[in-house]
Amino acid sequence: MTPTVQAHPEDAAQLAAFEARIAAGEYIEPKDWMPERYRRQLIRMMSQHAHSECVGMLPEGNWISRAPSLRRKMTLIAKVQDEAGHGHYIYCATETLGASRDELLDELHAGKAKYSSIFNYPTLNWADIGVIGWFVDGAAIVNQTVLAKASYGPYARSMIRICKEENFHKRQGYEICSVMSAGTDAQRAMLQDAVNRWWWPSLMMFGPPDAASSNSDELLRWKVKRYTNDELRQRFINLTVPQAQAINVQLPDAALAYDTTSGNWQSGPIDWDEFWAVVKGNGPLNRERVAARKAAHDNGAWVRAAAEAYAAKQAARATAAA
Ligand code: BYC
Repeated sequence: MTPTVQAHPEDAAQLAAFEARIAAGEYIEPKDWMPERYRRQLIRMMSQHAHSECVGMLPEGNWISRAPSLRRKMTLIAKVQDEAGHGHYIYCATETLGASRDELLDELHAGKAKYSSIFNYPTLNWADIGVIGWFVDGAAIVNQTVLAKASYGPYARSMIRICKEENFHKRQGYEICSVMSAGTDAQRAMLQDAVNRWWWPSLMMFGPPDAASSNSDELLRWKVKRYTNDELRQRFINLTVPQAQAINVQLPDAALAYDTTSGNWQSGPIDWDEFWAVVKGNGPLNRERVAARKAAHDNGAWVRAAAEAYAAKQAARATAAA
């Protein structure tokens, strides 16, 4: 149950001014007054987003050593590196709300923090890398282009560069798919298999249906979200169906049909039991993903220690020279 903001009497004027700024379409900046509930909602959503970017490196990173050519390897390395950068931008933006990165990472490593359900599925063959770029980055673009207009300035601004990079990611993924679709029977079969496995989890990235979305009302009112989960999911489906047709790939939904009245491609039912199982930690790879992130963090301890020692040395030199 989402608690509502209980304004203290002395905060009523500030709350009214805040709501008026949101209504006027102004950005809220770190030093501006904001309701505690707005701050907490942003920390929740932004930290989950940052974690998703970092955990999202794992399924694809797994294929760097097995990319089928040097060009594919270089592109995949660049993409995975970009995702690390996205995580860093969003952790930095979350820090402006008073949440320390260490605290957020501790929650991730303890298995308490959420991150996007999609990254708990395995990457079984090379076509998965193409389909992740096409579907997962494609879904991320639909979601994040709108978040670039979120009412919290640092979050919105972090989305601008991220969306540019996601566009490159999506194109490289779709290009892998289009090359495979024009390839041998075995390549076409690999591609179709990957599409069959990733389609439904990609639709789940947009979150539960609106009726089950506990945070949406508040986030829409505060213009953090601009569209509902179902609206963005529909937009993604409408964009993706013609792309699948263009490369002769079947989306695994027998009920998928174009509705002339609404102009939407209507999909069959989504398995929300599967979604909630994955969100609650029981997806195919939840435990492995958290363990891999924790191991990466632990193995990087010496790098952080060296960076801190170097910064301290530089600071001491600067003080001595002053
Ligand atoms: N997975 O009230 P709702 C990328 C949770 S990475 C897990 O609708 P909200 C990439 C939700 O947190 C980019 N949990 O929530 C990286 C909430 O639980 P709590 C990923 C989910 O916040 C590497 C509960 O369910 N994108 O592109 O209003 C390689 C009820 O949901 C999910 C982002 O992170 C889910 N899919 O809306 C390649 C986008 N969905 O916290 C690519 C930023 C829902 O109340 N986030 N839950 O316990 C958002 O836009 C929104 O947070 C969501 C959910 C639409 C995801």
